Amino acid sequence: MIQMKERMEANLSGAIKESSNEEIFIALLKSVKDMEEEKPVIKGNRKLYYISAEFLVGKLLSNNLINLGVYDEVKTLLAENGRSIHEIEEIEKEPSLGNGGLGRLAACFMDSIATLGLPGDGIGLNYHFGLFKQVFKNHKQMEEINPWIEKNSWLRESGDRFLVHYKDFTLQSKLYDIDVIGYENNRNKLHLFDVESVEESLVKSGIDFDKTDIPENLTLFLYPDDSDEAGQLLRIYQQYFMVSCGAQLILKEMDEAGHYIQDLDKHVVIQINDTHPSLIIPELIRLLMERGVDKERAIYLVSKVCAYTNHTILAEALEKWPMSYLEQVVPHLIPIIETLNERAIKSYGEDVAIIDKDQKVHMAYMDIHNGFSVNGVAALHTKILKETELRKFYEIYPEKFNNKTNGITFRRWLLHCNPRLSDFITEKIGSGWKKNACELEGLLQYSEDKDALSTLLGIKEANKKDLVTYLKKTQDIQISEDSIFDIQIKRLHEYKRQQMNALFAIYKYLEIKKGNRPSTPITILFGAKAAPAYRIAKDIIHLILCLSELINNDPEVSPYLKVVMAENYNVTLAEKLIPACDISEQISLASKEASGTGNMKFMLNGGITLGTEDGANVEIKELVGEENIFIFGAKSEEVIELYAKSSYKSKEYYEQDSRIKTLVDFIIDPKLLAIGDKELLTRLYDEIIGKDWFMTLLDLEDYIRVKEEAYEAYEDKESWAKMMLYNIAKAGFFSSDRTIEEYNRDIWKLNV
Ligand code: GPV
Repeated sequence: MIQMKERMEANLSGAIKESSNEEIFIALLKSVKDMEEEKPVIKGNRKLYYISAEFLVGKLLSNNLINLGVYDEVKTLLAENGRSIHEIEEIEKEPSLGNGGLGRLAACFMDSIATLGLPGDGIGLNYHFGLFKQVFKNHKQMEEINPWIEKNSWLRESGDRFLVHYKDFTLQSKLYDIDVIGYENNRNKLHLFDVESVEESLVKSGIDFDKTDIPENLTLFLYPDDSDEAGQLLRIYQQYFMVSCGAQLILKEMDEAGHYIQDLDKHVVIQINDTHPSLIIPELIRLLMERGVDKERAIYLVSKVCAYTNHTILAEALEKWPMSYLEQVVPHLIPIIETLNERAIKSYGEDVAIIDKDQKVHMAYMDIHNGFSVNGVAALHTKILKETELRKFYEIYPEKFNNKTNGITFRRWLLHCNPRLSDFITEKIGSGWKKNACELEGLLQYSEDKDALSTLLGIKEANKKDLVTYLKKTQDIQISEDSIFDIQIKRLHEYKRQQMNALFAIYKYLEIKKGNRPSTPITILFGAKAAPAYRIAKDIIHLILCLSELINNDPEVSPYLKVVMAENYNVTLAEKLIPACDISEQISLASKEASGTGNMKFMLNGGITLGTEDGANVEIKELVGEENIFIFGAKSEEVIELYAKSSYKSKEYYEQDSRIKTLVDFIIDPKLLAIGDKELLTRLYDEIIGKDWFMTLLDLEDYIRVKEEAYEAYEDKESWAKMMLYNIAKAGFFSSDRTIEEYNRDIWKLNV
C-alpha cells in the first residue's frame, strides 16, 4: 500500500513544513480521493437507494481518514512536520446540505451502510449554498449565504446526465458523486444532482433571490423559504428533479447490471426519507410504463420496491401538495396520482384517500398505500403512529408498520469528536466496540473504580477547556470551564421548547439576584437556527440573546450564571459542544419529538439527559435506569388527551401560579425592553400567555424542580462520574450500525 507520506509528496509542491494550511488541506483531499477511488465499489444482487432531500454530511476530511484507517498516520506525519491536523480540519468548509436531525440521520446511515458492507447509495441534490449561515445582529438572527463548493472539493463529476421534463421546459441534470467509505470497508456513493444552468449571482441580499426563475435557481438553496406560493412551487420543482433523476439512475443501473425491468423488485429497494422524495412513486410508475410495462404491473412493482420512513407527527410538517400546483409543474404525473387515489378509495374507502376534499395530495398516504413498509424512528413515535396519527392505515396494513429506532455513527460522534474518551474506552475494554458497539457495556466493570471514574472526570474537564478556548477564539464568547455546561443544541422550534429553558434562565437570574447562589456556577448554552420565515422561533432567539446580554453583563449574577447562544450552530460546532457537555437538554413536549438524535450523541459522550418522556429519551431511560437520567414533565398520553379535549389553557397556569407569572412577565421587563425589540418580545409574551401551543407552562414548574435536582447531583463528583460511565456504557444500542442492521433484516434484505 502506498504510504500517506508519498501521496502527500505527490500532491504537494513544497515540503509539509513550508506549505500553508490550505495547501496541506488540498493535498490531503486529493490523497484521500485517490485512496477512495482505489477501494472497490460494494456490489450485490440487490441494491438500496436511500433517497433524501437532505444529507447533512458535515466536514469529511477526518471522517474519511478515520474510515480509511489512516487518521493516526496522517496526524503523526503532520506532527513530525510541526503541523496540527486540527488546524488543517478548520480549512474545510462544512457542506450544510441538511436542516437538522433528518439530514444528519441520512449521513449517519450512509456511513453505517458502507461500514456493514451493504450495497446502498444515497440520492439527493447538490445545493450550492446549503442551509443559510446564521449571523446575529442587534440580538436577532440574520441569514447569509453559506457557500461550500470550492475548486477542490469532495464532489466528483459523474458522466451521467438525465433530462427532466416539466410542464413548460426541460432541464438537463449534471450529477456529482461523493464517495462514502465504510469504516475499514469498501465504497458506496452519495449521488447529488445539479443543473448546469444554475446561477449563483441570482442571490441579491442575504438569501433573497428570484423564486420564479427555476432553471437558474433550482439547486441554489436547501429548502428555500416556502411561506409563499412561489417558494412552494420551487420546492415541488426541486423534489421532482431529485426523484426523476433518481429513478432514471436506478433504471440505468438495472440495465447496466443486465437485469430485466420486470425483476425490479428483486434488485432494487428505495427508502423514502420522509415525504420529500415521495413523488418517486408516480415518477417510477410513469417511467416503467414508458418502457412498456403495463400500468397495473408498474404499480405492483413500485409498491414492492418503495419503503417509507416517517419522521414526525406534527401536522404542519406532513406534506400536502395542492393538485393545482402539481398540474402547473408536473402535469404528466397527475393521471398516475389519480389512479393511485381511485384504487385506494375503491379498496378502503374515502377515509384513506390520497387526494382530499380540498384537492390536496397527501404524500404520506400515497407512500403508505404504495409502499411495502412504513416505519417510525423511535418506539414511542411508532406507537403513536399506529395508535393515533395513522391508525386508519395501521388497521388496513398492520404488516407494513415497523419501528426502527434511530442511531448515530460512533465513528464521527465518538472516535472523531472525542479522541480522549475514545482512547480511554479502548484502554479499558479493547477496541472491539468500534465495530460492535454493545461491547461498551464492558465499561460497567469500572463503575466502582475510583481511578477510572476520576480519569473520566478529567476527560470531561479537558474537553470543556477545549470548548472554552474554541468559543473564545471563534466567537469571542467567554465562559468558565469550572461551570456546569448545560447545553441545548438543535433547530429552534416551539415544540423543542427552548423558550422553557429561557424561562429557567430568568428564574435562575432572579434567584441569584435574591442571593440564592448556586454552589457551582452554571453556563446555559444554546445553539439553534430558526427557519427564516418562522416568526416565533426568531422571537425566541431574540429573547435568549437579550437575556444573554443582560445576565452576562450583570456583575452580581454573571460569576454564577451565564447564558450563551453560539452563532451558526452546525455539525462542526456540534462536534465541539457535545464532548464538553454535562447536562443534555431534551425537553420537547412529550409526543412531539419523533426521536431526537442529539440526545444519543450526548449520552455517548457522557452528558446526562435532562428530558421529557419523548422520542428516544424513553429508550435512553429504559437503558440507563431512572437513577442515571433526569426525567420530568407530562407524559405523552396526558398530552395527547389535552389536545383531544382542547383543554390546555396556558393563561390559567400564568394566572394561578405566581412564580410562573413572574417569569413570563420578565419577558417584557423594562430591563429587557431596554436591550431588545419591544414588538418581538411582546409578541412572544402574548404568544406564551394566549396560546402556548406546546404547553411550556404545563411543564415549567416540574422542569425547574428537576433541573435543580440535576445541578445538585453534579455536586457529588464521584456519583456524577458513575452516571456518566453508565450512560456511555449503555449507549451501544444507539449505534446506527444497529439501526441499519435492523433496516436490512426487516426491510431491505440485501446480501441475504
Ligand atoms: I419531518 N426531523 C427533521 O429533522 N426534519 C424534518 O423535516 C422532519 C423530522 C427530525 C425529527 O424532528 C427528529 O425527532 C428525528 O430524530 C429526526 O428527524 C431523525 O429521524
